[in-house]
Amino acid sequence: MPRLVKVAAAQIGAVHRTSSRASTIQRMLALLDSAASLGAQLVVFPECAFTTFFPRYLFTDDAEIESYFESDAGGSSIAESANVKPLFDRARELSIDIWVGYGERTPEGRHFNSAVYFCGRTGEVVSKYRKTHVPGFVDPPFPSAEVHLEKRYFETGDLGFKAFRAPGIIADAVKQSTAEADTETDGKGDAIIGSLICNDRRWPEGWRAYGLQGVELVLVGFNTNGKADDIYKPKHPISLEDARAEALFHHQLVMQSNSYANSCFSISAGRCGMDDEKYDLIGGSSIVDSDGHIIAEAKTTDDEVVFAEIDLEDCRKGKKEIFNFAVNRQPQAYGIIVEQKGYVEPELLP
Ligand code: CDT
Repeated sequence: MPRLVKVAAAQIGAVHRTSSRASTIQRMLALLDSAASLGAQLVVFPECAFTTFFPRYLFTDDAEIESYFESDAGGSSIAESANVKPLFDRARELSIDIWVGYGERTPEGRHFNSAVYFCGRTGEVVSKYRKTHVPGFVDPPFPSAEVHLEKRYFETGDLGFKAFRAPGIIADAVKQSTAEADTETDGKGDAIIGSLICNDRRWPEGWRAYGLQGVELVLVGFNTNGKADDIYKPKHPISLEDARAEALFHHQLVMQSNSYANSCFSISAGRCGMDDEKYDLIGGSSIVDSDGHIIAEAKTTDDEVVFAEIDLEDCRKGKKEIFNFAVNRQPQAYGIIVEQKGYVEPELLP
């Protein structure tokens, strides 16, 4: 039985430090409407989608830092937070699910780089994820205009990699109440989804944790520098064009290889363009199939909807054959992966 879903990545172009939240939300509403006109049932927005990518700045004013974060209203749902409510309200009107990244301030005043999956039909936040692999620094390692201070502003996510089911986006999904006794239900229930945020996508550990929960669709929001004048500057000087191409190559590489190795589709949505006319972020928002092929990709580094109809049934082939985990994984050989953090070289030869 086909398991068809119409999905979209809503890529967002430059958002400056001076851009108002309201103007960014208007752009997001336009993207959502445009995805809706294509028939999208699920729209994925980028990491920290409502603001410029603020961890590039060293702030000294607490009020300014807090202005980049959203609180879950009453500790319950970001969908009720006044700043961003219009996006969730429109998703409800359109009955479209959205996944969106944001800076989260908890009721206790903790800060995470988070994303929620919001069901447009029920108006509920079905899942929240907090970025696990928070990159960059607490303090600038050198006095550069472009540093990456995510570790200064965000704690390490504490929710793990918990896959969830998106209610209703697959027609005729088997539920607990409708499942027949002693009948195989794998690949027949509501869509199984996992979330990753930007740097997370470079780490196969998170993907595999989702793979082990039968994930069918991994959603990723990102802000990735194209310009190579920070700590990650290559050894040899390269042009802006080459630096961008390299960053894009690595983005595509990890989206494609991890989708393939976990027999799942993936959608990545980026913030891109030249923030403040000088901070370059790559585009390349894409939809990748469960064989690792890019089936739709952004053509611009501006606001753009990337759309595809996908059949989650396609995941079954890889899950049953080449990546049949139950048959072929060898967990007894993988202990080092969770027991050890940094690498340890073999002893030197005599
Ligand atoms: N936002 C984010 O996670 N960006 C990282 C840059 C890492 S380099 C400091 C990325 O993986 O693209």
